[in-house]
Amino acid sequence: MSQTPTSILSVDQWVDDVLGNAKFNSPAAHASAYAPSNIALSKYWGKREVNFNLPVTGSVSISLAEHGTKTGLSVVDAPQHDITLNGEEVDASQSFAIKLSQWLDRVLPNNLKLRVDTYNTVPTAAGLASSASGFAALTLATNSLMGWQLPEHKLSALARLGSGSASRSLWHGFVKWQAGEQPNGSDSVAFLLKHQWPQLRVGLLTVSSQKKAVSSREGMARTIATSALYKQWPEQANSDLTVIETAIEAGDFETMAGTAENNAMSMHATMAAAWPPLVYWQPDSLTQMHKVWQLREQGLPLYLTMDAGPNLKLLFEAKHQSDVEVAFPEVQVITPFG
Ligand code: 2P0
Repeated sequence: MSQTPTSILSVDQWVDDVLGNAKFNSPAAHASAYAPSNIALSKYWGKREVNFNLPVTGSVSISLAEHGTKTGLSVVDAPQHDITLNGEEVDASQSFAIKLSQWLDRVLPNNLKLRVDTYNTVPTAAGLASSASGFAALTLATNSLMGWQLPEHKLSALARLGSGSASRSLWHGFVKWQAGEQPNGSDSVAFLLKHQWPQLRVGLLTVSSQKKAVSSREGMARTIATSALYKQWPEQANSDLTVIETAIEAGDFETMAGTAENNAMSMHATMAAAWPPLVYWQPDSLTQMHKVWQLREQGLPLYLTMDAGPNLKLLFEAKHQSDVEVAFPEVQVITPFG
C-alpha cells in the first residue's frame, strides 16, 4: 500500500477549490439538517491516507432511518464555536468539539464562528456510528447555512474529511462508498444504490452504551501497523463488497446477510491480531452472538454484524420480526425502508 505524501495545507487547498467563491457567501441566520446513522455490511477498516481520510477499500452500508443526528447551526459572535450535544454544552477541549471545530474552520470563511446544536438519537460512541450521522448532518446543515448548493458527491467528500463513515450517511437506504484512486480523494465518495428492500430489518442489541476505549481512528492505525492478518483484509473486503452488492440487487437475503456477518467477524479477527490486542467485544457480546448462532442452527434466518464497539446489529426480514423480538425482548427494530 503506498502512502501518498500530502499535507494539511493541501487539504485546505482542495476544500477551497471545491467551494470556490461560495466559501465567502454570507451565512443565513439559521439552518438545520438531519442525517441517519449507518451500519456497514462490508466494512471500512483502514486508511490509505490520513489527511484526506481515504480508505484502503470501498464499503457498503444500510442507513438507520430515524436513528441519526439532527444538527442546528447559527452564527455567533464569539472567539470559538459553541457546541452542544443532546442539550448539554461540550467543553472545547473534548475530542468531539475539537473534531467538529477543525472541520468547521476548514470550510468556513476566516473567523466565522457557529453555535452547533447536535442531537443524537443513537448512543454516542457506542459503536453505533454517531460520528457518521454527526458529520453528515453537519455537512448538510453547513451546505444550507452557507448556501453552497454543492452536488451530493462533493458533500460526501467533505463529510468524509470529518469521519470516513460520514461519507455514507447523506442518504437513506443502501449506500456504497467507493475507495477511489485520486490522491486528493475527489473520487473517494459515496452514492446511493438504487435497490430498495422494504422487508429488511436491522435490530440493535445494545450491550453497552459507554464510550469506547480505543477510537476507530486509533484502532485502524494500530491494526494496519501491527496485525499480520491485515494483509488479507483488503482482498476479502473488496470481494465481500462485490458479493453483497450483487446479493442486494438479487434480493438474496442469506447471501447478503451471511457475507455481512463473515465480513464483520473477519474484521474483528484482524483487529484481535493487532498488538496490543484490539477487542471491542464484551462478555455479553459473545453471549448474544452465541444466541444468534443457536437460533440460526434451529432454522431462523438471523445474522449479525458488529462495529468498533460491543453492540450487535441483527439482520433479518420482516416475516421473522416477531421470532426475533421473542428471543431478544430488548431489541430495537429499525425499518430502513419504512
Ligand atoms: C464502518 N467503522 O465501515 C467501520 C466498521 C467502524 C467499524 O467507519 O477515523 O468513525 O473518523 O474515518 O468512520 C468507524 O470509523 O472513522 C467506522 P474515521 P469512523 O462503519
